[in-house]
Amino acid sequence: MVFHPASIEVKPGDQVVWRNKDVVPHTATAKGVFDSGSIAPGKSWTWKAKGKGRHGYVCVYHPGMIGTVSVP
Ligand SMILES: [Cu+2]
Repeated sequence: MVFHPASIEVKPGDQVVWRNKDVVPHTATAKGVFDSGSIAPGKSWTWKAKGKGRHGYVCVYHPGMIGTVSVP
């Protein structure tokens, strides 16, 4: 249970897609920035980067799953 890649760097306006290739639901949640809600197995969720920032995020179901989206 990992985000792959765990860290990415994107430009403002880029779309970041999380695809759940696992057999259980996951989320991509950066409090106050974005929250996918539950992403079912086989589904995906897209977030459009805006502004600058370094956003750490977790899966709320599996707190060991962490990642970072940087918009430098
Ligand atoms: Cu999870």
